[in-house]
Amino acid sequence: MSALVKSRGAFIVLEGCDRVGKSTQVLRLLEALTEAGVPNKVLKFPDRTTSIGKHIDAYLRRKLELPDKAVHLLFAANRWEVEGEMKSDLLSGQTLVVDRYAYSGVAYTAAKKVAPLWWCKAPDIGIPAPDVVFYLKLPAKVAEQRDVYGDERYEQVGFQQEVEQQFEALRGPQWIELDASRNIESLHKDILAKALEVIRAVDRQPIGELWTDDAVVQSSS
Ligand code: Z5A
Ligand code: MG
Repeated sequence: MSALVKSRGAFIVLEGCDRVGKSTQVLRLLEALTEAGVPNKVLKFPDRTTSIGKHIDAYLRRKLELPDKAVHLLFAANRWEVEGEMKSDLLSGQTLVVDRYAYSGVAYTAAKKVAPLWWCKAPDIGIPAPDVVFYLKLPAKVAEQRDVYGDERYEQVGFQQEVEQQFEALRGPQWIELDASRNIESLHKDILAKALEVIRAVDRQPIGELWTDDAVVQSSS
C-alpha cells in the first residue's frame, strides 16, 4: 500500500548500458543538489558491500559461477535489503539519486533469454518506484571506446546491444531518454533542471510501487 505523506524527497534513477556515463552524472547531480541545499543520498546497485552484494561482485568478476536465475534473484534481493531504508529516507525528505535499479535487473537477465519478461520483473514487484528515470542512450560501439571494457561479465558489445533492446521495452511514463553522446556538462544541465522540477512536484505525492499493475505481469498471472 502506498502511504500519503506530507513531504518527501524525490526518487531519481539513472539507467543505461555499460559506460554510457551514469556514474559521472550521478556524481555531478549529487554535487549540484548539495550545493542547492537539497538533502540527498546516493545509492548504487549492485551495492557490492553487503553480504549479498559480495556474492554479486564475485559473480561479476568471474570468481563465482551461479545459474542465471539465481544471480537474478540476488540482484533483486540486493535492492530489497535496503527497501525499508530507501522508504524512510524518502519520507524523511531526502532525495535519492540511484545509479542503476530494477530496470538493469530485468534488462540484463532478459538479454540472456533465460526467462520470460514477466519472470524477470516478478522479484522487483512492489519495490519503490522512481519518480523519474534518466535513461542514457549510447550505441554500444561508442561506449566501448570510452574506456577499455574490463574483464567483468557482460562487458561485450554484442551483449550490450541486446541489453539496450531490453531497456527499450521497459520505458514508462517517468522515463526521460537522453542522448549520452552529448558532452558531460550539457547532459548535467538537463538532468539537474528536470531533477529540481521533480523534487518540487513530488513533495506531497505518495511513494509509488514498481510493476504492481504492469500489463506483462498481469497477463501472466
Ligand atoms: N546488473 C545486473 O545484471 N542486474 C542488476 O540488477 C543490476 C546490475 C543493478 C555492474 O554494474 C553490472 O551489473 C552491470 C549491469 C549488471 N554490467 N554491465 N555491463 P556497474 O554499475 O557496477 O558497472 P560499472 O563498471 O560502474 O560501469 P557503468 O556503470 O556501466 O559505467 P557508467 O557509470 O555508465 O559510466 P561512467 O563510469 O560514468 O563513464 C564511463 C567513461 O566514460 C569514463 O571514462 C567517463 O569519464 C566517460 N564519460 C562519461 N560521460 C561522458 C560523456 N558525456 N562524454 C564522453 N565521455 C564520458
Ligand atoms: Mg557506473
